[in-house]
Amino acid sequence: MAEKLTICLVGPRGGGKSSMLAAATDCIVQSAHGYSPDLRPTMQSITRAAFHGFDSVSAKLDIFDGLVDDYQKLRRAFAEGGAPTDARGREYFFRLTLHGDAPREIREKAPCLLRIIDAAGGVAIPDETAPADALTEIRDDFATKLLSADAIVFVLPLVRFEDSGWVGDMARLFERLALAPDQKLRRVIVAFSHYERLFVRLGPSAFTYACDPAVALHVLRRSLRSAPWIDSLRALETGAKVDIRFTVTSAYGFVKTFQNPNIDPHREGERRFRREGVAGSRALNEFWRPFLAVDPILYAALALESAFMFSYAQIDGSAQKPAALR
Ligand SMILES: Nc1nc2c(ncn2[C@@H]2O[C@H](COP(=O)(O)OP(=O)(O)OP(=O)(O)O)[C@@H](O)[C@H]2O)c(=O)[nH]1
Ligand SMILES: [Mg+2]
Repeated sequence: MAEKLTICLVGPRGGGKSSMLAAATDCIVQSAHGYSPDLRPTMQSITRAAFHGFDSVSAKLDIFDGLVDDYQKLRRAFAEGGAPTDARGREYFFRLTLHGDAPREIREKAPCLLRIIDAAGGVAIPDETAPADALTEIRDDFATKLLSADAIVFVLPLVRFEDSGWVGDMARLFERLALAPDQKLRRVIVAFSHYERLFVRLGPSAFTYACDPAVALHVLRRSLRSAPWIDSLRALETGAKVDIRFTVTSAYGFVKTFQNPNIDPHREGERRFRREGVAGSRALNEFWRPFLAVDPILYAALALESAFMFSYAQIDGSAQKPAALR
């Protein structure tokens, strides 16, 4: 039977969790990830019942809400500009398969079934100074999910950390995770989102620079230097034996042919780039809309290293990073 894994997406409001997940399957289709194209992964959205087993309570729930594919709804919402996730968060289910070459220990882990919990930013990183309110029940529920996670992906916008109110909450969250007695957490990925925004001034060279893992490593080192939660996260690695990786990601990606960042994909003007005579959804192929949007999920599920996935040792400079994106 295929292994089942729970992955939690956590991060501040508007960090890009839902967008990253919405872009993940396109990222696979367009091979816009940091893995070898020979890996040939597929990530197919499945129902809650298919994940839990068809004879379960979830199968009955599916009768009510399974008719419309929730993941397609998420993708549609993203294509229309996105919306904040409601406080209860959402769950999506996938089957992850590898069709190509992969090291044996990775091949043995696939196919696997994924339950991806997309939390609302306000719940995931709560403001602890606020008085206890109606959100308590929702937060309890979220804490339970967090402790049931095999992997957690933190999605953080590339901003100056000292300016953000939620950094203290991040440190507290890591400390609690390190202390939690029965958690099954194995992997934590910190993904810095909105990566394409760094390259707006580089015009047509933007994509070339973005494809260089050395640039990503430099950006990560610079961002992490000023991150006050970095020590509590390191404690999670040494204390709770959790594998920690850092990476960058962009749900918007880059414009094909022109190679510049896809700054505002929701504007009408996007149509200008459509090829003559190509109608409908194929127009999406004109864009590298996502860039590395699936990498945090592939690492979370399979512990699969990519050219853009960096360990503490690599960030510290004590270990080398292999080949660039092919
Ligand atoms: N430039 C740029 N904007 C992005 C990117 N990803 C998301 N956004 C925008 O950032 C905003 C927030 O994105 P969401 O995906 O809704 O963020 P979230 O983390 O799910 O937020 P909550 O659900 O409120 O916790 C939206 O307006 C997105 O369109 C990206 O890669 N680049
Ligand atoms: Mg969201």
